[in-house]
Amino acid sequence: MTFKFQINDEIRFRHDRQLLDKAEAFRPKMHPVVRKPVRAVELTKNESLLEGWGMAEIHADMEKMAFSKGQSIILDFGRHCTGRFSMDIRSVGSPMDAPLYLRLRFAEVPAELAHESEEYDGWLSRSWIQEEFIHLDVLPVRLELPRRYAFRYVELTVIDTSPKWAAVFTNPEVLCASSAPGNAETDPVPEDPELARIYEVGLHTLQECMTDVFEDGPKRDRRLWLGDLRLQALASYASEDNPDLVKRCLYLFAGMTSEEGEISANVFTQPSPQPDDTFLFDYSLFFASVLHDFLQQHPDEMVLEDLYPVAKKQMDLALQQVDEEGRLHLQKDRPVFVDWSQEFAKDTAGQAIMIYTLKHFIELTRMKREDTAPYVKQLEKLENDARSRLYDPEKKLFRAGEEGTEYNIASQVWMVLAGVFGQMKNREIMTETIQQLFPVKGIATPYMYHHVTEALFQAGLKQEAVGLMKAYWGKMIELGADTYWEAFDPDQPDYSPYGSPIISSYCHAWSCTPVYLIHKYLLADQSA
Ligand code: RAM
Repeated sequence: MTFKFQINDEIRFRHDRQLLDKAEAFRPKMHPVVRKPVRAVELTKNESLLEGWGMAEIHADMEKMAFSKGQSIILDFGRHCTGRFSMDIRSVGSPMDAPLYLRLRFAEVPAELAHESEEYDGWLSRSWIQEEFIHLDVLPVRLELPRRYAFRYVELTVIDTSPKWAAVFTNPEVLCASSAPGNAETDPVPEDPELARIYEVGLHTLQECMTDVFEDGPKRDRRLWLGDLRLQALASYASEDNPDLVKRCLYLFAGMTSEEGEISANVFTQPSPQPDDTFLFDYSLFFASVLHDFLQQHPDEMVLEDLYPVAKKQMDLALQQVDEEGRLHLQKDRPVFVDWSQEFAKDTAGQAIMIYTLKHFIELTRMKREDTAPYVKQLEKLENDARSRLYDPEKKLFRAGEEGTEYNIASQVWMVLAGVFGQMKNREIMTETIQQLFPVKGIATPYMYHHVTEALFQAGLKQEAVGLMKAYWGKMIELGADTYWEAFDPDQPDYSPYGSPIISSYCHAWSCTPVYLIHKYLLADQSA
């Protein structure tokens, strides 16, 4: 289950100054908060938690302690924080006859502190590991770390002082800043306490990922991905609504397309906006969906005017891959993502996503009062092909793969979300999916679980959707989650796509969606 790096450094990108200036103008206001540790803890074995590690409180007044060679302490900030860490350090005893050599480790979950960075040998850069080794020649000092960290726990270890003196640490704090407006508090929460907790953790995940853009994960990758943006934006409309932040993200993508007009899968914003040379077929198309969803929430003529042509370009490029019969032909250099797993055929899900986004695009075309006819014609072809070639009336499921002999969950889910059939048939497809293809196996992304859950809701299988939400997001909570994780396979809870939790992101945008799902499919009912 790996994600392949794409290197397309020959591609040239345009920087549209007008669009990028607007992205800059929509830069959100940050809301700074200073947080302090709530207790000192130690790593303890706890089989019921992730990787069998938890934290237990210890009675230690750090400010009165002096740390010598080899001594350490773990501070618990009581919640996930994203920000800059600082503390005062002074020496006690004889004069400081050697530098202080200090190690700091930051962890989102206890299990991270059970691993040593030297052990890590995964495919993602070890530079993501939240660990610092620092020499301080002169004390006292206020240590202000330049990097931003995402963590709940900080471990301080004195690697060495000298036998003549010891170090004292005081006033540790983290300066956090989020662009979440904090307007979700007054929202109704679900009555079911389990769902209320699932909602709360989702909200916290979303808030922590709302910074200068909608980041995918404040620990890693710390950038704006289009696929994550789509889900974050939906969750934000239901809770921490910040329209300017969505606009900023849309303008960033629109302002930096390839010379052919294609939107990349993710962008960086530091030191200045720059697109990544990675392209995903579905992510580029989702630009139209994000724009559509945004305008539904916040009608805005200027945004439609500025961004419609960019959405149109993505659609026109993608439609070149659809043949006369309405069959989508995916290209190797523009893979369709759908999920990290490479174990299932993604062609049918890809065609469904094409239909899903094309419907949004036709809506946009209508809003723009332009001719929808050519797109409606393409849509008919794509849907006819899906209904005749891809749907198997005997199995009551959609086929996938070159031979058309594979039946996988993603194909059913995306065809249901795309609304290729009506409500009755959708219900039948998802009922068959449960009977023939459940339990979900080999899927480790909350991103795919989100789509499975939403398809169940869409098909009217509310109880099953809630059951899956509890079994998946609820299980993360059971394992100790304060925020939801980038990857989680309930069959192998300790699974990390990178071979070690020190690289995994435990606060990841695409997993925040219970906020949206609960709002859309459950709270509306509750208040009715
Ligand atoms: C990973 C990140 C990101 C996701 C991409 C496709 O690198 O987790 O959130 O959108 O994969």
